[in-house]
Amino acid sequence: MKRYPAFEPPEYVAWVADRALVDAFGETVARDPARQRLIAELDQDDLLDLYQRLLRARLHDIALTRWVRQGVISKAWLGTGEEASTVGPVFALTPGLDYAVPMIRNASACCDMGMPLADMLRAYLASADSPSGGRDLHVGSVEHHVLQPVSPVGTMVPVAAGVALAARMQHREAVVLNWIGDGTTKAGVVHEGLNFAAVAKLPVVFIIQNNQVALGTRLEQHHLAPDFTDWPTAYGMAGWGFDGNNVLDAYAATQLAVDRCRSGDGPVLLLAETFRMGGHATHDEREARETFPPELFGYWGKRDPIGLYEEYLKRFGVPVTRLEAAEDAAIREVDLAADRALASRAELPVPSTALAGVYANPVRD
Ligand SMILES: Cc1ncc(C[n+]2csc(CCOP(=O)(O)OP(=O)(O)O)c2C)c(N)n1
Ligand SMILES: [Mg+2]
Repeated sequence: MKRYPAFEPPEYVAWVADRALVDAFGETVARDPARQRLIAELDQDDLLDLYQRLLRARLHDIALTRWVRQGVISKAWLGTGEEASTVGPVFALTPGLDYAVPMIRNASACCDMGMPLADMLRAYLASADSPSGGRDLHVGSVEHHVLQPVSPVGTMVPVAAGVALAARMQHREAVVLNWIGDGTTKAGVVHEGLNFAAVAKLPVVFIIQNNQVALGTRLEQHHLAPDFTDWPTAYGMAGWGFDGNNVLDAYAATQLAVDRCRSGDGPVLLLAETFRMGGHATHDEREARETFPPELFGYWGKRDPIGLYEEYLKRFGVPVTRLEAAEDAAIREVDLAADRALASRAELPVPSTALAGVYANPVRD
């Protein structure tokens, strides 16, 4: 895969595969028989689809970073280094039936659920034709079953439970997938949502996406235990972990959870270990580098989820020409989406539409 020295974390720029880590990637895929079976059912097109989705997520972040540097926008929230924790789980959903409830770090769930990439980028430009009509840079699309995050973190957890409850009451077999950041687990409303989903046995797959940090607060500053393994038991839910930098493990662990939900056995709480390879957003890259020792960035940098997956696919026998074609397609899609979004930049929202969609009966003058 191409690297972009001006925009990527320094650890990715001259990235070389560590053989032992590619071995470990394969060992993780083979560790659990149930997961291994699901992964074995994926054909080469599926494997390449996952690869292309990962690249699209990375390129989406690079496009935003480029806009920041060019002064098109003032800042952007990125999911760099955490792409597998979004792409793998969404792959386990059934389009048109299931729902994704992302947090800002999971923006690529939107395009993976079918939302046009140009609309995602338009949200940052606040153009009149952006998904929220220029109101908000959080992105979602009810039409594509992906909910727009609400800014106060944690508030989407009970919403996810509510969507699942509504689906059950309407006799739809939908499963809801919701990510919760490690820091967000400390918001009270998360407890309410998890507990309600558990007691009501709702079909929700929750993923605690532990990227070791919340804004500038390291995990050990807000969480006493080393990880979250005791949380599913605490809520009376089924739960298991996955490698947040291994897209196949992420997919299979989530697919097992989705299947369990679909059969009516209640929610599942998944635990993903990963790392934020930069700042909370583009404005605090330097602070992020001061928050953790460089060795930790080095440790996770070697575990680039896209680089490792690419090496795994090569070993697996996927032809390099097919990998390159997938990459070219991802590049074209993101470039085209960025051009389309920029073309609507001049279309500013009209003030008279400000209350549309806010109140059921807006006051009119
Ligand atoms: C209730 C609330 N408090 C604070 C914030 C500001 N804020 C936005 S994201 C964030 C960090 C969230 O950390 P985490 O849940 O670990 O997700 P990550 O950013 O690491 O993906 C904070 C504190 C907010 N949006 N909502
Ligand atoms: Mg976090």
